[in-house]
Amino acid sequence: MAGQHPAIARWVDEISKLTTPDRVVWCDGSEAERNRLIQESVAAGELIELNQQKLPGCYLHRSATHDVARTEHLTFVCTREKDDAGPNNNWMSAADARGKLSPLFKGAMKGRTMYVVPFLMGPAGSKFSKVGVEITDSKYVVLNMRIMTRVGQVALEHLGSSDDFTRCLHSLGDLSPERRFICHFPEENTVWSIGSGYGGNALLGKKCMALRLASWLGKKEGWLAEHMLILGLTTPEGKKHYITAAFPSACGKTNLAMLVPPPSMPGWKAETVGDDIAWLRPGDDGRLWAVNPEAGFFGVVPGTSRKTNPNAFDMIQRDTIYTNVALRPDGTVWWEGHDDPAPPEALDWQGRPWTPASTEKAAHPNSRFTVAAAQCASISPEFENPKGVPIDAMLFGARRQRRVPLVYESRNWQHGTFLGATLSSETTAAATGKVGVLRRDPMAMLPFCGYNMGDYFAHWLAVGAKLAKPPKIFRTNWFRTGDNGKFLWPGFGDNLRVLKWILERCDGTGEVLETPIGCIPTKNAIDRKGTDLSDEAMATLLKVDPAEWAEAVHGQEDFLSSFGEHLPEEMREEHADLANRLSDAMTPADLRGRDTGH
Ligand code: OXD
Ligand code: MN
Repeated sequence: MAGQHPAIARWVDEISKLTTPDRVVWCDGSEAERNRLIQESVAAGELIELNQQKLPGCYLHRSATHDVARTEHLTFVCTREKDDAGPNNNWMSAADARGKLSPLFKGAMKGRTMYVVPFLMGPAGSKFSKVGVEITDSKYVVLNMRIMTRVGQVALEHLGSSDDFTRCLHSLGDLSPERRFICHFPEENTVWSIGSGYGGNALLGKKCMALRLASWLGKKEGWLAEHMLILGLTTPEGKKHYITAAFPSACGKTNLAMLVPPPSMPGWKAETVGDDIAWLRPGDDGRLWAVNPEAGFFGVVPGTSRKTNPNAFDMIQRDTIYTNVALRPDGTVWWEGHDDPAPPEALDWQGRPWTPASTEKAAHPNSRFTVAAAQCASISPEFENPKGVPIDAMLFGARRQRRVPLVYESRNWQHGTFLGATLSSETTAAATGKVGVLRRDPMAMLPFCGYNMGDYFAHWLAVGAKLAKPPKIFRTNWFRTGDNGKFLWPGFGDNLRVLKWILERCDGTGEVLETPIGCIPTKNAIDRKGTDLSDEAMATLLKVDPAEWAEAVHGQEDFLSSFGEHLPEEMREEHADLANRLSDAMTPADLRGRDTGH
Protein backbone atom coordinates (compact mmCIF):
# COMPACT_ATOMS: atom_id res chain seq x y z
CA MET A 1 0.00 0.00 0.00
CA ALA A 2 1.38 3.38 -1.04
CA GLY A 3 -0.06 4.93 2.14
CA GLN A 4 2.44 2.90 4.15
CA HIS A 5 5.45 4.32 2.36
CA PRO A 6 6.64 7.06 4.71
CA ALA A 7 7.97 9.49 2.06
CA ILE A 8 4.88 9.10 -0.13
CA ALA A 9 2.57 9.46 2.89
CA ARG A 10 4.38 12.62 3.99
CA TRP A 11 4.15 14.18 0.54
CA VAL A 12 0.47 13.25 0.12
CA ASP A 13 -0.22 14.80 3.50
CA GLU A 14 1.54 18.00 2.51
CA ILE A 15 -0.37 18.24 -0.81
CA SER A 16 -3.70 17.43 0.90
CA LYS A 17 -3.18 20.34 3.25
CA LEU A 18 -2.51 22.60 0.25
CA THR A 19 -5.28 21.40 -2.09
CA THR A 20 -7.91 20.35 0.55
CA PRO A 21 -9.68 17.54 -1.33
CA ASP A 22 -12.88 16.05 0.11
CA ARG A 23 -11.47 12.56 -0.20
CA VAL A 24 -8.13 10.85 -0.86
CA VAL A 25 -8.11 7.60 -2.87
CA TRP A 26 -4.96 5.49 -3.09
CA CYS A 27 -4.84 3.71 -6.46
CA ASP A 28 -3.70 0.09 -6.70
CA GLY A 29 -4.06 -0.62 -10.43
CA SER A 30 -6.71 -3.34 -9.87
CA GLU A 31 -9.54 -4.24 -12.25
CA ALA A 32 -12.08 -3.40 -9.54
CA GLU A 33 -10.60 0.08 -9.37
CA ARG A 34 -10.90 0.48 -13.15
CA ASN A 35 -14.53 -0.58 -13.15
CA ARG A 36 -15.35 1.79 -10.32
CA LEU A 37 -13.60 4.74 -12.00
CA ILE A 38 -15.33 4.07 -15.30
CA GLN A 39 -18.76 3.86 -13.65
CA GLU A 40 -18.16 7.11 -11.81
CA SER A 41 -16.81 8.84 -14.94
CA VAL A 42 -19.83 7.79 -17.00
CA ALA A 43 -22.17 8.98 -14.24
CA ALA A 44 -20.33 12.32 -14.12
CA GLY A 45 -20.42 12.74 -17.91
CA GLU A 46 -16.62 12.59 -18.15
CA LEU A 47 -16.79 9.44 -20.26
CA ILE A 48 -19.41 8.36 -22.79
CA GLU A 49 -19.95 4.62 -23.02
CA LEU A 50 -19.55 3.49 -26.62
CA ASN A 51 -21.41 0.59 -28.28
CA GLN A 52 -20.21 -2.30 -26.10
CA GLN A 53 -21.09 -4.98 -28.70
CA LYS A 54 -18.98 -3.33 -31.39
CA LEU A 55 -16.34 -1.66 -29.21
CA PRO A 56 -16.15 -3.60 -25.93
CA GLY A 57 -14.51 -1.71 -23.09
CA CYS A 58 -14.28 1.50 -25.16
CA TYR A 59 -15.22 4.98 -23.98
CA LEU A 60 -15.18 8.50 -25.39
CA HIS A 61 -13.93 11.55 -23.55
CA ARG A 62 -14.59 15.09 -24.76
CA SER A 63 -12.16 17.59 -23.39
CA ALA A 64 -12.74 21.29 -22.86
CA THR A 65 -12.63 22.91 -26.31
CA HIS A 66 -9.60 25.04 -25.45
CA ASP A 67 -7.70 22.11 -23.92
CA VAL A 68 -6.86 19.80 -26.82
CA ALA A 69 -3.07 19.90 -27.27
CA ARG A 70 0.17 20.56 -25.44
CA THR A 71 0.58 24.23 -24.60
CA GLU A 72 4.30 24.82 -24.97
CA HIS A 73 4.09 28.53 -24.09
CA LEU A 74 2.70 27.54 -20.66
CA THR A 75 5.35 24.88 -20.04
CA PHE A 76 8.35 25.84 -17.93
CA VAL A 77 11.61 24.41 -16.68
CA CYS A 78 12.15 25.87 -13.22
CA THR A 79 15.77 25.74 -12.16
CA ARG A 80 17.75 28.04 -9.89
CA GLU A 81 19.83 29.33 -12.84
CA LYS A 82 18.20 30.37 -16.13
CA ASP A 83 21.20 29.12 -18.08
CA ASP A 84 20.50 25.54 -17.00
CA ALA A 85 17.12 25.59 -18.76
CA GLY A 86 18.70 27.02 -21.91
CA PRO A 87 17.23 29.05 -24.80
CA ASN A 88 15.11 26.01 -25.71
CA ASN A 89 12.90 26.24 -22.59
CA ASN A 90 10.63 28.78 -21.00
CA TRP A 91 12.15 29.49 -17.62
CA MET A 92 10.89 30.63 -14.25
CA SER A 93 13.05 30.45 -11.17
CA ALA A 94 12.03 27.52 -8.98
CA ALA A 95 11.15 29.94 -6.18
CA ASP A 96 8.99 32.16 -8.45
CA ALA A 97 7.21 29.13 -9.88
CA ARG A 98 6.32 27.87 -6.42
CA GLY A 99 5.17 31.35 -5.47
CA LYS A 100 2.99 31.60 -8.57
CA LEU A 101 1.52 28.09 -8.54
CA SER A 102 0.96 27.55 -4.79
CA PRO A 103 -1.99 29.98 -4.67
CA LEU A 104 -3.51 28.22 -7.70
CA PHE A 105 -3.21 24.82 -6.01
CA LYS A 106 -4.50 26.21 -2.71
CA GLY A 107 -7.93 24.67 -2.17
CA ALA A 108 -7.95 23.49 -5.83
CA MET A 109 -9.32 20.05 -4.91
CA LYS A 110 -12.09 21.27 -2.62
CA GLY A 111 -15.23 19.30 -3.44
CA ARG A 112 -13.15 16.85 -5.45
CA THR A 113 -11.42 13.51 -4.89
CA MET A 114 -7.65 13.38 -4.85
CA TYR A 115 -6.17 10.25 -6.40
CA VAL A 116 -2.69 9.01 -5.51
CA VAL A 117 -1.20 6.96 -8.35
CA PRO A 118 2.15 5.22 -7.81
CA PHE A 119 3.58 4.23 -11.20
CA LEU A 120 6.65 2.64 -12.75
CA MET A 121 8.23 3.83 -16.00
CA GLY A 122 10.08 0.93 -17.63
CA PRO A 123 9.92 -2.85 -17.19
CA ALA A 124 9.73 -4.36 -13.71
CA GLY A 125 13.14 -5.28 -12.35
CA SER A 126 15.08 -3.15 -14.84
CA LYS A 127 17.95 -0.86 -13.93
CA PHE A 128 16.51 1.55 -16.54
CA SER A 129 13.21 1.92 -14.65
CA LYS A 130 12.08 4.86 -12.50
CA VAL A 131 9.21 5.35 -10.08
CA GLY A 132 6.80 8.28 -10.00
CA VAL A 133 3.75 9.12 -7.95
CA GLU A 134 1.05 11.26 -9.54
CA ILE A 135 -1.45 13.11 -7.41
CA THR A 136 -4.42 14.22 -9.52
CA ASP A 137 -8.05 15.26 -9.19
CA SER A 138 -8.99 13.86 -12.61
CA LYS A 139 -10.48 10.39 -13.02
CA TYR A 140 -9.67 10.59 -16.74
CA VAL A 141 -6.01 11.09 -15.86
CA VAL A 142 -6.05 8.08 -13.51
CA LEU A 143 -7.69 5.89 -16.17
CA ASN A 144 -5.11 6.97 -18.75
CA MET A 145 -2.16 6.57 -16.37
CA ARG A 146 -3.33 3.00 -15.68
CA ILE A 147 -2.92 2.29 -19.41
CA MET A 148 0.21 4.35 -20.11
CA THR A 149 2.26 3.23 -17.08
CA ARG A 150 2.58 0.29 -14.70
CA VAL A 151 0.46 1.32 -11.71
CA GLY A 152 0.34 0.05 -8.13
CA GLN A 153 2.31 -2.66 -6.33
CA VAL A 154 4.86 -3.10 -9.13
CA ALA A 155 5.95 0.53 -8.64
CA LEU A 156 6.06 0.29 -4.84
CA GLU A 157 8.13 -2.88 -5.03
CA HIS A 158 10.60 -1.19 -7.34
CA LEU A 159 10.82 1.77 -4.96
CA GLY A 160 11.28 -0.33 -1.82
CA SER A 161 12.24 1.87 1.10
CA SER A 162 13.88 4.51 -1.13
CA ASP A 163 12.38 7.99 -1.35
CA ASP A 164 13.78 8.47 -4.86
CA PHE A 165 10.57 8.97 -6.84
CA THR A 166 9.29 11.75 -9.09
CA ARG A 167 6.64 13.87 -7.40
CA CYS A 168 3.99 14.60 -10.02
CA LEU A 169 1.26 16.98 -8.87
CA HIS A 170 -1.68 17.63 -11.17
CA SER A 171 -4.97 19.46 -10.80
CA LEU A 172 -7.49 20.42 -13.45
CA GLY A 173 -7.84 23.74 -11.67
CA ASP A 174 -10.48 25.69 -13.60
CA LEU A 175 -9.10 24.56 -16.99
CA SER A 176 -8.49 28.15 -17.95
CA PRO A 177 -5.42 28.79 -20.14
CA GLU A 178 -4.99 31.98 -18.07
CA ARG A 179 -4.26 29.87 -15.03
CA ARG A 180 -2.55 26.96 -16.74
CA PHE A 181 1.08 26.09 -15.97
CA ILE A 182 3.15 22.98 -16.49
CA CYS A 183 6.23 23.49 -14.35
CA HIS A 184 9.19 21.14 -14.05
CA PHE A 185 11.59 21.30 -11.12
CA PRO A 186 14.44 19.02 -12.22
CA GLU A 187 16.55 19.91 -9.17
CA GLU A 188 13.78 18.50 -6.98
CA ASN A 189 12.60 15.74 -9.33
CA THR A 190 9.12 17.30 -9.26
CA VAL A 191 6.41 18.38 -11.71
CA TRP A 192 3.50 20.71 -10.96
CA SER A 193 0.78 20.91 -13.60
CA ILE A 194 -2.45 22.85 -13.27
CA GLY A 195 -5.24 23.99 -15.56
CA SER A 196 -5.21 21.27 -18.24
CA GLY A 197 -6.56 17.75 -18.63
CA TYR A 198 -4.80 17.18 -21.99
CA GLY A 199 -2.58 14.07 -22.17
CA GLY A 200 0.84 15.66 -22.65
CA ASN A 201 0.06 18.27 -19.96
CA ALA A 202 -1.67 15.98 -17.46
CA LEU A 203 -0.39 12.39 -17.80
CA LEU A 204 2.77 13.42 -16.03
CA GLY A 205 4.61 10.13 -16.53
CA LYS A 206 4.88 10.81 -20.26
CA LYS A 207 6.40 14.05 -21.55
CA CYS A 208 7.01 15.64 -18.13
CA MET A 209 8.73 12.76 -16.38
CA ALA A 210 9.87 10.32 -19.09
CA LEU A 211 11.33 13.07 -21.28
CA ARG A 212 11.90 16.44 -19.54
CA LEU A 213 12.95 15.19 -16.11
CA ALA A 214 14.44 11.94 -17.45
CA SER A 215 16.64 13.84 -19.91
CA TRP A 216 18.03 15.77 -16.92
CA LEU A 217 18.54 12.55 -14.94
CA GLY A 218 20.12 10.93 -17.97
CA LYS A 219 22.63 13.76 -18.21
CA LYS A 220 23.53 13.24 -14.55
CA GLU A 221 23.62 9.44 -14.76
CA GLY A 222 25.11 8.85 -18.23
CA TRP A 223 22.12 7.85 -20.36
CA LEU A 224 19.66 9.36 -22.85
CA ALA A 225 15.89 9.93 -22.69
CA GLU A 226 14.67 10.42 -26.27
CA HIS A 227 11.49 11.14 -28.24
CA MET A 228 11.94 7.95 -30.24
CA LEU A 229 10.06 4.85 -31.31
CA ILE A 230 11.78 1.46 -30.98
CA LEU A 231 11.23 -1.16 -33.69
CA GLY A 232 12.51 -4.73 -34.10
CA LEU A 233 13.10 -5.97 -37.66
CA THR A 234 13.83 -9.54 -38.75
CA THR A 235 15.12 -10.12 -42.28
CA PRO A 236 13.94 -13.03 -44.45
CA GLU A 237 17.29 -14.69 -43.56
CA GLY A 238 16.30 -14.50 -39.88
CA LYS A 239 18.69 -11.75 -38.81
CA LYS A 240 17.30 -9.53 -36.07
CA HIS A 241 17.95 -5.77 -35.74
CA TYR A 242 16.52 -3.00 -33.60
CA ILE A 243 16.24 0.61 -34.63
CA THR A 244 15.02 3.80 -32.97
CA ALA A 245 13.57 6.81 -34.75
CA ALA A 246 12.98 10.36 -33.59
CA PHE A 247 10.29 12.29 -35.45
CA PRO A 248 8.46 15.37 -34.18
CA SER A 249 4.93 14.88 -32.79
CA ALA A 250 2.34 13.63 -35.29
CA CYS A 251 4.91 12.73 -38.01
CA GLY A 252 4.22 9.00 -38.06
CA LYS A 253 6.18 7.43 -35.19
CA THR A 254 3.23 5.24 -34.22
CA ASN A 255 2.74 4.13 -37.82
CA LEU A 256 6.41 3.25 -38.28
CA ALA A 257 6.52 1.50 -34.90
CA MET A 258 3.64 -0.76 -36.01
CA LEU A 259 4.72 -1.16 -39.62
CA VAL A 260 3.33 -4.10 -41.59
CA PRO A 261 5.73 -5.36 -44.30
CA PRO A 262 4.22 -5.02 -47.80
CA PRO A 263 3.20 -8.27 -49.55
CA SER A 264 6.00 -7.73 -52.08
CA MET A 265 8.58 -8.08 -49.27
CA PRO A 266 7.86 -11.61 -48.04
CA GLY A 267 9.71 -13.02 -45.05
CA TRP A 268 10.20 -9.71 -43.24
CA LYS A 269 8.92 -9.31 -39.69
CA ALA A 270 8.42 -6.04 -37.78
CA GLU A 271 7.87 -5.92 -34.02
CA THR A 272 6.91 -2.92 -31.89
CA VAL A 273 8.90 -2.10 -28.75
CA GLY A 274 7.77 1.53 -28.38
CA ASP A 275 6.08 4.32 -30.32
CA ASP A 276 7.09 7.55 -28.55
CA ILE A 277 9.84 7.38 -25.93
CA ALA A 278 13.13 5.47 -25.64
CA TRP A 279 15.48 5.37 -22.68
CA LEU A 280 18.94 4.44 -23.93
CA ARG A 281 22.03 3.28 -22.03
CA PRO A 282 25.50 2.16 -23.09
CA GLY A 283 25.83 -1.54 -22.31
CA ASP A 284 28.89 -3.47 -21.06
CA ASP A 285 29.25 -4.76 -24.64
CA GLY A 286 29.82 -1.25 -26.05
CA ARG A 287 26.41 -1.16 -27.72
CA LEU A 288 23.52 1.17 -26.99
CA TRP A 289 20.53 -0.54 -25.31
CA ALA A 290 16.95 0.72 -25.23
CA VAL A 291 13.75 0.26 -23.27
CA ASN A 292 10.35 1.85 -23.76
CA PRO A 293 9.40 3.35 -20.40
CA GLU A 294 5.68 3.40 -21.26
CA ALA A 295 3.09 0.61 -21.03
CA GLY A 296 0.63 1.92 -23.60
CA PHE A 297 0.11 4.10 -26.64
CA PHE A 298 -1.39 7.60 -26.67
CA GLY A 299 -1.67 7.97 -30.41
CA VAL A 300 -3.10 10.45 -32.89
CA VAL A 301 -6.40 9.04 -34.22
CA PRO A 302 -7.09 10.87 -37.52
CA GLY A 303 -5.52 9.02 -40.42
CA THR A 304 -5.53 5.70 -38.54
CA SER A 305 -7.17 3.04 -40.72
CA ARG A 306 -6.91 -0.61 -41.76
CA LYS A 307 -4.92 0.69 -44.73
CA THR A 308 -2.47 3.02 -42.96
CA ASN A 309 -1.93 1.15 -39.69
CA PRO A 310 -3.82 -2.14 -39.40
CA ASN A 311 -2.12 -3.04 -36.09
CA ALA A 312 -3.23 0.22 -34.50
CA PHE A 313 -6.69 0.04 -36.02
CA ASP A 314 -7.24 -3.48 -34.70
CA MET A 315 -5.90 -2.77 -31.23
CA ILE A 316 -8.31 0.15 -30.71
CA GLN A 317 -11.42 -1.97 -31.26
CA ARG A 318 -11.55 -2.83 -27.53
CA ASP A 319 -10.53 -1.45 -24.12
CA THR A 320 -9.62 1.95 -25.55
CA ILE A 321 -10.20 5.49 -24.35
CA TYR A 322 -10.93 7.79 -27.26
CA THR A 323 -10.51 11.53 -26.77
CA ASN A 324 -12.15 14.11 -29.06
CA VAL A 325 -13.25 11.88 -31.96
CA ALA A 326 -16.72 11.98 -33.57
CA LEU A 327 -19.62 9.83 -32.34
CA ARG A 328 -21.88 7.99 -34.77
CA PRO A 329 -25.59 7.36 -33.98
CA ASP A 330 -24.89 3.64 -33.34
CA GLY A 331 -22.46 4.49 -30.52
CA THR A 332 -19.31 3.86 -32.55
CA VAL A 333 -16.62 6.40 -33.37
CA TRP A 334 -15.39 8.02 -36.58
CA TRP A 335 -12.64 10.35 -37.66
CA GLU A 336 -11.12 11.82 -40.80
CA GLY A 337 -9.09 9.10 -42.52
CA HIS A 338 -11.23 6.24 -41.14
CA ASP A 339 -11.85 3.34 -43.57
CA ASP A 340 -15.59 3.99 -43.43
CA PRO A 341 -16.89 6.88 -45.51
CA ALA A 342 -18.07 9.98 -43.65
CA PRO A 343 -21.30 9.15 -41.80
CA PRO A 344 -24.42 11.00 -43.04
CA GLU A 345 -24.77 12.34 -39.50
CA ALA A 346 -22.71 12.30 -36.33
CA LEU A 347 -21.78 14.37 -33.31
CA ASP A 348 -18.45 16.12 -33.75
CA TRP A 349 -15.68 16.09 -31.16
CA GLN A 350 -17.43 18.85 -29.23
CA GLY A 351 -20.75 16.97 -29.28
CA ARG A 352 -22.35 19.23 -31.90
CA PRO A 353 -24.38 17.83 -34.82
CA TRP A 354 -22.14 17.22 -37.81
CA THR A 355 -22.78 16.18 -41.44
CA PRO A 356 -20.40 15.74 -44.39
CA ALA A 357 -21.50 19.23 -45.48
CA SER A 358 -20.04 20.74 -42.29
CA THR A 359 -17.07 22.98 -42.86
CA GLU A 360 -15.32 21.87 -39.66
CA LYS A 361 -13.66 18.53 -38.99
CA ALA A 362 -15.70 15.85 -37.21
CA ALA A 363 -12.75 14.68 -35.08
CA HIS A 364 -10.19 17.08 -33.67
CA PRO A 365 -6.93 16.80 -35.70
CA ASN A 366 -5.13 15.98 -32.42
CA SER A 367 -7.78 13.53 -31.18
CA ARG A 368 -6.20 10.54 -29.46
CA PHE A 369 -6.54 6.89 -28.48
CA THR A 370 -5.17 5.47 -25.26
CA VAL A 371 -4.58 1.73 -25.34
CA ALA A 372 -2.42 -0.87 -23.60
CA ALA A 373 0.70 -1.97 -25.49
CA ALA A 374 -0.28 -5.59 -24.85
CA GLN A 375 -3.24 -5.13 -27.22
CA CYS A 376 -0.96 -4.47 -30.18
CA ALA A 377 -0.64 -7.56 -32.42
CA SER A 378 2.91 -6.56 -33.38
CA ILE A 379 4.17 -6.01 -29.81
CA SER A 380 7.70 -7.36 -29.43
CA PRO A 381 8.42 -10.32 -27.14
CA GLU A 382 11.23 -8.10 -25.79
CA PHE A 383 8.81 -5.38 -24.68
CA GLU A 384 9.11 -6.34 -20.98
CA ASN A 385 12.76 -7.38 -21.15
CA PRO A 386 14.51 -5.57 -18.28
CA LYS A 387 17.78 -5.58 -20.28
CA GLY A 388 16.19 -3.74 -23.20
CA VAL A 389 17.18 -4.28 -26.83
CA PRO A 390 20.49 -3.44 -28.58
CA ILE A 391 20.20 -0.67 -31.18
CA ASP A 392 21.83 -0.93 -34.64
CA ALA A 393 20.52 2.25 -36.24
CA MET A 394 18.97 5.53 -35.19
CA LEU A 395 16.85 7.67 -37.49
CA PHE A 396 16.05 11.35 -37.32
CA GLY A 397 13.05 12.17 -39.48
CA ALA A 398 11.02 15.24 -40.18
CA ARG A 399 8.20 16.54 -42.31
CA ARG A 400 9.88 18.42 -45.17
CA GLN A 401 8.25 19.04 -48.55
CA ARG A 402 11.49 20.13 -50.19
CA ARG A 403 15.29 19.90 -50.08
CA VAL A 404 15.71 16.92 -47.72
CA PRO A 405 16.17 13.54 -49.45
CA LEU A 406 14.27 10.37 -48.55
CA VAL A 407 17.23 9.04 -46.57
CA TYR A 408 20.90 9.75 -46.00
CA GLU A 409 23.57 8.35 -43.76
CA SER A 410 25.80 10.26 -41.37
CA ARG A 411 29.57 9.81 -41.53
CA ASN A 412 29.89 8.86 -37.85
CA TRP A 413 28.32 9.46 -34.41
CA GLN A 414 29.48 13.08 -34.22
CA HIS A 415 28.09 13.90 -37.67
CA GLY A 416 24.92 11.97 -36.75
CA THR A 417 24.56 14.11 -33.62
CA PHE A 418 24.85 17.16 -35.86
CA LEU A 419 22.12 15.80 -38.16
CA GLY A 420 19.87 15.40 -35.12
CA ALA A 421 20.78 18.81 -33.77
CA THR A 422 19.87 20.54 -37.03
CA LEU A 423 16.57 18.72 -37.59
CA SER A 424 13.69 20.96 -38.61
CA SER A 425 10.13 20.10 -39.47
CA GLU A 426 6.82 21.59 -40.57
CA THR A 427 4.57 21.97 -37.48
CA THR A 428 1.51 19.76 -36.76
CA ALA A 429 -1.61 19.87 -34.57
CA ALA A 430 0.02 18.12 -31.59
CA ALA A 431 0.91 21.47 -30.08
CA THR A 432 -1.10 24.67 -29.96
CA GLY A 433 0.00 27.09 -32.68
CA LYS A 434 0.12 27.41 -36.45
CA VAL A 435 0.28 24.20 -38.50
CA GLY A 436 2.71 23.80 -41.42
CA VAL A 437 5.35 26.34 -40.38
CA LEU A 438 8.99 25.27 -40.51
CA ARG A 439 10.56 25.12 -37.07
CA ARG A 440 13.84 23.79 -35.75
CA ASP A 441 13.28 20.73 -33.62
CA PRO A 442 16.65 19.22 -32.62
CA MET A 443 16.35 15.45 -32.14
CA ALA A 444 12.53 16.07 -32.16
CA MET A 445 13.21 17.08 -28.54
CA LEU A 446 12.71 20.85 -28.67
CA PRO A 447 9.52 20.70 -26.56
CA PHE A 448 10.88 17.93 -24.33
CA CYS A 449 14.52 18.50 -23.44
CA GLY A 450 14.58 19.44 -19.75
CA TYR A 451 17.86 21.37 -19.84
CA ASN A 452 20.08 23.55 -22.02
CA MET A 453 20.19 21.94 -25.47
CA GLY A 454 23.80 23.01 -25.96
CA ASP A 455 24.67 20.79 -22.99
CA TYR A 456 22.37 18.13 -24.40
CA PHE A 457 24.36 17.99 -27.66
CA ALA A 458 27.53 17.65 -25.58
CA HIS A 459 25.90 14.83 -23.63
CA TRP A 460 25.08 13.03 -26.89
CA LEU A 461 28.77 13.24 -27.82
CA ALA A 462 29.77 11.97 -24.37
CA VAL A 463 27.43 8.98 -24.61
CA GLY A 464 28.76 8.22 -28.11
CA ALA A 465 32.31 8.24 -26.78
CA LYS A 466 31.35 5.38 -24.44
CA LEU A 467 30.15 3.18 -27.30
CA ALA A 468 32.61 0.81 -28.95
CA LYS A 469 29.83 -0.18 -31.37
CA PRO A 470 27.59 2.89 -31.73
CA PRO A 471 24.43 2.68 -33.80
CA LYS A 472 24.69 4.21 -37.27
CA ILE A 473 22.71 7.43 -37.58
CA PHE A 474 20.47 8.30 -40.55
CA ARG A 475 18.18 11.09 -41.53
CA THR A 476 14.86 10.29 -43.25
CA ASN A 477 12.06 12.29 -44.86
CA TRP A 478 8.89 10.50 -46.03
CA PHE A 479 7.23 13.81 -46.89
CA ARG A 480 8.98 15.17 -49.97
CA THR A 481 6.49 16.39 -52.57
CA GLY A 482 6.60 16.61 -56.35
CA ASP A 483 5.69 19.61 -58.51
CA ASN A 484 1.99 18.74 -58.10
CA GLY A 485 2.30 19.07 -54.30
CA LYS A 486 1.65 15.33 -53.78
CA PHE A 487 3.88 13.11 -51.64
CA LEU A 488 6.37 11.24 -53.82
CA TRP A 489 7.04 8.40 -51.40
CA PRO A 490 4.22 5.90 -50.65
CA GLY A 491 5.16 5.74 -46.93
CA PHE A 492 3.54 3.44 -44.34
CA GLY A 493 4.47 -0.25 -44.94
CA ASP A 494 6.68 0.75 -47.86
CA ASN A 495 8.96 2.59 -45.44
CA LEU A 496 10.41 -0.87 -44.84
CA ARG A 497 12.20 -0.41 -48.20
CA VAL A 498 14.21 2.41 -46.68
CA LEU A 499 14.77 0.46 -43.45
CA LYS A 500 16.06 -2.47 -45.52
CA TRP A 501 18.76 -0.25 -47.05
CA ILE A 502 19.58 1.12 -43.60
CA LEU A 503 20.06 -2.40 -42.22
CA GLU A 504 22.21 -3.30 -45.23
CA ARG A 505 24.38 -0.30 -44.35
CA CYS A 506 24.60 -1.56 -40.75
CA ASP A 507 25.81 -4.90 -42.12
CA GLY A 508 28.41 -3.16 -44.32
CA THR A 509 26.59 -3.61 -47.63
CA GLY A 510 24.05 -1.41 -49.44
CA GLU A 511 25.13 0.82 -52.30
CA VAL A 512 25.78 4.47 -51.63
CA LEU A 513 26.43 7.67 -53.46
CA GLU A 514 28.51 10.16 -51.52
CA THR A 515 27.11 13.69 -51.37
CA PRO A 516 28.20 16.73 -49.36
CA ILE A 517 25.44 16.14 -46.78
CA GLY A 518 26.13 12.41 -46.32
CA CYS A 519 25.66 9.14 -48.21
CA ILE A 520 22.42 8.56 -50.09
CA PRO A 521 21.35 5.25 -51.67
CA THR A 522 22.22 4.78 -55.34
CA LYS A 523 19.21 4.89 -57.67
CA ASN A 524 18.58 1.14 -57.46
CA ALA A 525 19.74 0.52 -53.88
CA ILE A 526 16.20 0.94 -52.54
CA ASP A 527 14.10 -2.17 -53.26
CA ARG A 528 11.19 -1.00 -55.44
CA LYS A 529 9.86 -4.46 -56.35
CA GLY A 530 6.05 -4.40 -56.23
CA THR A 531 5.76 -0.61 -56.34
CA ASP A 532 5.12 1.69 -59.26
CA LEU A 533 7.82 4.15 -58.25
CA SER A 534 9.45 5.51 -61.39
CA ASP A 535 13.17 6.24 -61.86
CA GLU A 536 12.19 9.86 -62.11
CA ALA A 537 10.34 9.88 -58.76
CA MET A 538 13.28 8.11 -57.16
CA ALA A 539 15.68 10.68 -58.57
CA THR A 540 13.62 13.54 -57.10
CA LEU A 541 13.31 11.73 -53.77
CA LEU A 542 17.07 11.36 -53.54
CA LYS A 543 18.08 14.66 -55.05
CA VAL A 544 20.61 16.75 -53.13
CA ASP A 545 20.96 20.27 -54.50
CA PRO A 546 24.16 21.81 -53.08
CA ALA A 547 23.01 25.37 -53.80
CA GLU A 548 19.75 24.81 -51.93
CA TRP A 549 21.67 23.20 -49.09
CA ALA A 550 24.22 25.98 -48.87
CA GLU A 551 21.32 28.29 -48.14
CA ALA A 552 20.04 25.97 -45.41
CA VAL A 553 23.46 25.76 -43.82
CA HIS A 554 23.66 29.52 -43.74
CA GLY A 555 20.31 29.50 -41.94
CA GLN A 556 21.70 27.16 -39.24
CA GLU A 557 24.17 29.80 -38.03
CA ASP A 558 21.82 31.86 -35.87
CA PHE A 559 20.30 28.74 -34.41
CA LEU A 560 23.65 27.24 -33.43
CA SER A 561 24.85 30.57 -32.03
CA SER A 562 21.76 30.80 -29.82
CA PHE A 563 23.42 28.20 -27.52
CA GLY A 564 26.42 30.45 -26.99
CA GLU A 565 29.15 28.92 -24.85
CA HIS A 566 27.06 25.80 -24.32
CA LEU A 567 27.37 24.68 -27.95
CA PRO A 568 30.09 22.01 -28.18
CA GLU A 569 33.00 22.86 -30.47
CA GLU A 570 32.33 19.62 -32.39
CA MET A 571 28.98 20.99 -33.61
CA ARG A 572 30.69 24.11 -34.97
CA GLU A 573 33.25 21.87 -36.67
CA GLU A 574 30.52 19.79 -38.32
CA HIS A 575 28.78 22.95 -39.46
CA ALA A 576 31.97 24.37 -40.99
CA ASP A 577 32.87 21.03 -42.64
CA LEU A 578 29.43 20.78 -44.19
CA ALA A 579 29.66 24.33 -45.52
CA ASN A 580 33.06 23.49 -47.05
CA ARG A 581 31.88 20.26 -48.63
CA LEU A 582 28.93 22.11 -50.14
CA SER A 583 31.00 24.92 -51.55
CA ASP A 584 33.39 22.36 -53.09
CA ALA A 585 30.43 20.58 -54.64
CA MET A 586 29.09 23.73 -56.19
CA THR A 587 31.33 23.30 -59.23
CA PRO A 588 29.22 21.98 -62.12
CA ALA A 589 31.13 18.69 -62.36
CA ASP A 590 30.32 17.80 -58.77
CA LEU A 591 26.68 18.80 -58.75
CA ARG A 592 25.46 15.24 -59.01
CA GLY A 593 27.79 13.72 -56.42
CA ARG A 594 30.43 11.04 -56.96
CA ASP A 595 29.49 7.37 -57.20
CA THR A 596 31.79 5.52 -54.82
CA GLY A 597 29.97 2.19 -54.68
CA HIS A 598 30.35 0.83 -51.16
C1 OXD B 1 2.74 13.06 -28.03
C2 OXD B 1 3.38 14.28 -28.58
O1 OXD B 1 1.63 13.14 -27.46
O2 OXD B 1 4.53 14.19 -29.01
O3 OXD B 1 3.35 11.99 -28.12
O4 OXD B 1 2.75 15.35 -28.59
MN1 MN C 1 5.41 12.28 -28.77
